[in-house]
Amino acid sequence: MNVSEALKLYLVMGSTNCHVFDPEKTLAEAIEGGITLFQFREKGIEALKENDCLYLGQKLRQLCEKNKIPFIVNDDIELALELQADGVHIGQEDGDPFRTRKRIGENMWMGISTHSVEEAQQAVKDGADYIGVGPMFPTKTKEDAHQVVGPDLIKSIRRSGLEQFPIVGIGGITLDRAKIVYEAGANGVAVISAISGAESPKHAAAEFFSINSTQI
Ligand code: TZP
Ligand code: MG
Repeated sequence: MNVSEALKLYLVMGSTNCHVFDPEKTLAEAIEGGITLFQFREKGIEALKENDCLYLGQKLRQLCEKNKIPFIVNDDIELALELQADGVHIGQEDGDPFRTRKRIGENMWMGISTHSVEEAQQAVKDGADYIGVGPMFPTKTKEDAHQVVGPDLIKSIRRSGLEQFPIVGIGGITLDRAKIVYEAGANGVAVISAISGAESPKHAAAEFFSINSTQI
């Protein structure tokens, strides 16, 4: 699967985002519903540490492997390598992309979070395989979230010469708002709460998936 295709419906999640079901069931349901990419993002004061984090990562990694869903790890390059992840996702404050690339090699994907046209251009120069752009809308899920940039930033990034580059929108994306993100030119939407906090993650994922496939 190429990166652009994988970005279509990107579930980002860790144990602290799962209030309805445990992380394994949440991910299993979301996979049934049609997610195309998964990021293990274990964040917050209640986040699992060390072996507990590794153990959960292994279980989620296996689920993805079994279902042929590419598996990305947020921030932690060593964990990504240990879990034999398909990629790693880093933010603007998560260290030098060149060092990350050196450590992960050419075969693993590197995603970079961006919040402006300049950061997007830089991320491409730094060897990103895809960029995350956000927050698209207000979100309570990330405490230190950047100010809202809105879907228009995706349009500006596209116009800046990155017509074909793989882009995913993130932040506050709900079923009602997903269409605006796709229409702005994103290859996909990255979602935490709208799937992992849903009464039926499977149903929520399936609904996102159908918006995607009818809009593109
Ligand atoms: N990065 C920018 S916003 C965000 C991240 C990880 C949180 C997205 O969560 P939600 O629940 O989909 O708004
Ligand atoms: Mg980070």
